[in-house]
Amino acid sequence: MALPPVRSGRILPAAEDRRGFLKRTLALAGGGAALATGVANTARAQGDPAILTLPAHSKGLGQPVAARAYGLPSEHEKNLQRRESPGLTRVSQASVAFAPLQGMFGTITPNGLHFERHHQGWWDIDPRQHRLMLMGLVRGPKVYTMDDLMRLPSVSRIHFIECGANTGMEWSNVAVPSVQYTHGMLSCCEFTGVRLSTLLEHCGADTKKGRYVLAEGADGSGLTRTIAMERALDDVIVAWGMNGEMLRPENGYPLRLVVPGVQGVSWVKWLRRIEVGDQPWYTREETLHYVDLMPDGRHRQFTSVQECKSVITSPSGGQALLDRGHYNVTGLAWSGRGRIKRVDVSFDGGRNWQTARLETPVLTKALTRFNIDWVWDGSPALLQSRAIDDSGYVQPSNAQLRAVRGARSIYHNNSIQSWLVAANGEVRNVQVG
Ligand SMILES: Nc1nc2c(c(=O)[nH]1)N[C@H]1C(S)=C(S)[C@@H](COP(=O)(O)O)O[C@H]1N2
Ligand SMILES: [Mo]
Repeated sequence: MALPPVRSGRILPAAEDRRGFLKRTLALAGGGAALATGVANTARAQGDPAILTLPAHSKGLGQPVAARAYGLPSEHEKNLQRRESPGLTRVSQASVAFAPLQGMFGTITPNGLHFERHHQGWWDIDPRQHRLMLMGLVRGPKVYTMDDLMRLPSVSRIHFIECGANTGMEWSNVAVPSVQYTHGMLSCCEFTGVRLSTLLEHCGADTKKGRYVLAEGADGSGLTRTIAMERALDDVIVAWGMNGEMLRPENGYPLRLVVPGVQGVSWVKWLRRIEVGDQPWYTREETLHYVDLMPDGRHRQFTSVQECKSVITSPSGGQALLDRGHYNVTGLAWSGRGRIKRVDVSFDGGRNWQTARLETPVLTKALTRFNIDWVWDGSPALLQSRAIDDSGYVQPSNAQLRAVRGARSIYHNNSIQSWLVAANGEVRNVQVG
């Protein structure tokens, strides 16, 4: 579409990100010769001292390489951070840090911004001491070193990981202000490792009698989850690589399970044991936690697939639109069942829907970025996105989800998110039917 003849909208970031924004505005304006021709066409830029005077960095010598042997983001981007929501858990080791979705582009999560969820704290384990044991209903139990594993045939796949408790604070009312806290237990990376099916074959697993596998982590939380053999043989990866380098310690270094489409708790970090068995283990993490309290008072267990979901990441709660005019409304969509087929966006609380552009490639069980043009006329607007996956499943509204699930759950909230843009441009988290 041709852009409308209005000034481009500017978005003021959420308060906690603001300092970086102000500095960034200055930095961008001082872009030098390359920008000189392109920028002079807006009324605002004409007469702007930042474009009329040559800055020091256009006249002097820059820095040599290797100031930092391992690169870091610009000083001006310091406010784009993982953040903790205060008071979530009783001990600091049982912690969550949320990814700043409002400030991220595309679909790949930079390793330093991947969300974190630890049941009992993280460790930086020496890979030379780390072992993975395969046992149970197998012909030959095996203990692998990292070197053993990395000699096996490997694959690299892009997948999202979402904690089952993502959006879990929002079941009955608005609880948190920004997309970082409503949806930030979500990340998407290229993972590299050996397929679990390769290891099961290597050990001669009995995949008929052995209908399940158990995955166990090496941290003190005793984190264990049952995974159906059908899934274990399909696309599960025993991974050491994340976005081209070894996993970060907080994400399971040196080894974690990647269980595409399934909630984060099954992505066991610091993976040390896989057992093949003939029935589910009914561990604490699948009987007491990660269960869904249904309206009839019973708990639903073994909900594992993360159903189709989407969210507008910008503009989003805590940000503010500074002008009327054109905006690129952008967000993320994903489904634990496959590919995203379509994302619709509404600017009037679900009365009218327009189909957004999906950025390619659209991968299975991975984040998909959507964009849509919007001209804000300065009146209040209610922004929503609704994703549909290739199984035909449509992301439910709040009311639709609650009709089935009630409002007393914690986990597996995939309902439509609403952001209210007030006449003064401020964006707020709100709940509507
Ligand atoms: N060993 C172990 N694995 C674990 C956890 C843990 O505490 N210990 N947390 C689980 C939970 S609940 C989630 S959501 C994901 C979080 O992965 P991340 O910290 O890499 O984002 O790891 C899972 N794997
Ligand atoms: Mo989780």
